[in-house]
Amino acid sequence: MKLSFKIIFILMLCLTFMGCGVDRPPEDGEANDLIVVGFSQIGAESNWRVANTESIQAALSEENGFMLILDNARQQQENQLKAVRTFIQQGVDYIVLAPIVESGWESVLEEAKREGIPVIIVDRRVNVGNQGLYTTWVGANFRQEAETAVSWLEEELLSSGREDETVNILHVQGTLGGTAQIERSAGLEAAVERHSNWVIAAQLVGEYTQAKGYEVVLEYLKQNQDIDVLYCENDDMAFGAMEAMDELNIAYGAEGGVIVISFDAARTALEACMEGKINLCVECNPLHGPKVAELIWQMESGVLPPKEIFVEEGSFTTEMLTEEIIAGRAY
Ligand code: GZL
Repeated sequence: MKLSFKIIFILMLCLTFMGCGVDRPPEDGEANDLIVVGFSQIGAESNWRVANTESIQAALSEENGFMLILDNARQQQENQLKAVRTFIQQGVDYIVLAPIVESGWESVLEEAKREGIPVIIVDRRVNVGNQGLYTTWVGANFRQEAETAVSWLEEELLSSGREDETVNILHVQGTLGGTAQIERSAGLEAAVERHSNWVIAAQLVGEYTQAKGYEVVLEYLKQNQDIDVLYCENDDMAFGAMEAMDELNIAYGAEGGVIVISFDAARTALEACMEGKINLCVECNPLHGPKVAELIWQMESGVLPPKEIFVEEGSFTTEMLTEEIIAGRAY
């Protein structure tokens, strides 16, 4: 009979620490067997993603009562599907999944459900017919992020007397089909529908990386520089776009030229915003770890968590940022 990883692991632990229990975090010096969690992470494509991974690693640590098995899918959904199936075979206690795109998860989540392994979705969402295939979702309100960006742009144009001018927007999108891209794009596209003088000059896919952002923006700007706003769906692509504009001597930022809007608000972007290189940073909070750990302890004690849990987030402009604010940021 094939003993799953979990059974072997717990047997080893229980032989070592008799009288194990997992209904609460271990007190100092008290030994419990660890809760085994398989985490399928998209990759390490951005500062945001690295911060997200670190947050989950710190929260689901051994001293906090967990054994975390982290898989980096290197931006490939098939790697995530393989990782989740491996977790199921290992008989982990919980699966945490950060899905790269919303589609394609039905069968693997059904397999996890059949084995009685709860699945927690973090960050982007899954699009499944049966919401019972996962226990809960933790993440950001991406559409609200877009509304925050658009509202700020409306105010910025109004205060500079440009509310009736044609506004050409270069839209740099993240990985197509992921919730952050879907909803940050939808917010901008809805605003363009409302403003007859706003024009999306082009939509370029930057895959959330600085390298790809630089590549696609440089290629576009070599052909067309009639751009008033750069709407980048994450900081890393914004940095790539800024590299491209520097190379072509295109002015941008708070002192004039192209208005730069970016999402995530990682520390490096906030520093660029304070220097006036980025006009608006819309925060997307990656610190999901503590909420995930809390959820698991709740479930260990029989409490079913809410179906969705939003993280807190805000936005930052050049005028409001100081060294102190940035030094106090967690990521
Ligand atoms: C947003 C997240 C996005 C970030 C990017 O929650 O899915 O993926 O905005 C990251 O930086 O790559």
